[in-house]
Amino acid sequence: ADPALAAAIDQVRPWLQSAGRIAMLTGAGVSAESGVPTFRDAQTGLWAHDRPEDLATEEGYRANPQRVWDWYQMRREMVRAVRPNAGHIAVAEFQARHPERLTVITQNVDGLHEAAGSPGVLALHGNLFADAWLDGCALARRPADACPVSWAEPGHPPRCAQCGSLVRPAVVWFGEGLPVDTLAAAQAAAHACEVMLVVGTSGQVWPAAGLAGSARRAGAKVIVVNPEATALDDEADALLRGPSATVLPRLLD
Ligand code: BJW
Repeated sequence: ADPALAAAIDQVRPWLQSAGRIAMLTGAGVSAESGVPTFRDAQTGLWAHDRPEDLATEEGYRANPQRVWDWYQMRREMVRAVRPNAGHIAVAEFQARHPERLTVITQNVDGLHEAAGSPGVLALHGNLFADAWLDGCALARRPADACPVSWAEPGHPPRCAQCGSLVRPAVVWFGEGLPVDTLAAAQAAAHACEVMLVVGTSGQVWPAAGLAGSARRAGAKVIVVNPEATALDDEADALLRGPSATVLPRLLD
């Protein structure tokens, strides 16, 4: 229906067809059409009525663990109720047809790429559904003695039934390092690819956003898929201005 978008898709399809290795960096926008809100949308975003530093930092959690825990519980319930959309599915089907050719690197914590069947997803910002200790298990003198984090009782506030220590969602908050091996694998994929697709992310959060520039400097073509402008548009060889559940099936068919 959109001639400019159709022309841009036609322009880049040969790049994908001839690329031996493709990397894809995804963000909240790929799950928007499943019904998961993005973070930064001014009206519908998860942070539209809150300050990110209150909800997505260790300091915010320590200041009010109950509030932040309840907010993550709300998001867990929201994501449990949704399904992967046509964009997630097109990616997984491409990977099934072309094993080892496309590496999915996601900033999302919702697990929807995995639910669609994508193998080896590099989840840079953790997992919404896993818990972790905030300060470790209070009883453990050595790691082997630690209470399993599953002993925590989600509640008021979320504490381990045995040792009383606080748990937190196993996601990466601002100021925290990304999982080292996952980030290294993502950087390797960015360096090795011939095409980097940047899909559904505002490109404002580092170090994830830096992967597009790394790929470009290593010689890859960078394709941004997003209905809106992003901080990474200057890195792009092509801008596909459309929603991912429409664009990805046409790009990866
Ligand atoms: C559609 C669509 C449709 C809508 N189809 N698209 C360098 C420069 C400046 C700052 C820093 C820097 N390096 C590090 C920093 C600090 C910080 C940072 O990046 N700050 C900037 C924001 C200024 N980074 C960090 O703190 C990181 N850690 C770190 O650097 O550690 C090293 C270190 C540690 C200690 C000391 C020193 C160094 C950690 C970042 C962790 C980010 N975590 C979050 C929360 C995760 C938990 C949770 O889910 O609650 O991750 S923040 C949040 O943003 C979340 C997302 O993964 C991330 C990215 O957001 P995303 O996905 O782009 O979403 P939106 O909402 O921004 O955009 C949605 C897009 O979709 C929009 O463009 C729409 O148009 C589009 N869209 N519908 C396609 N249908």
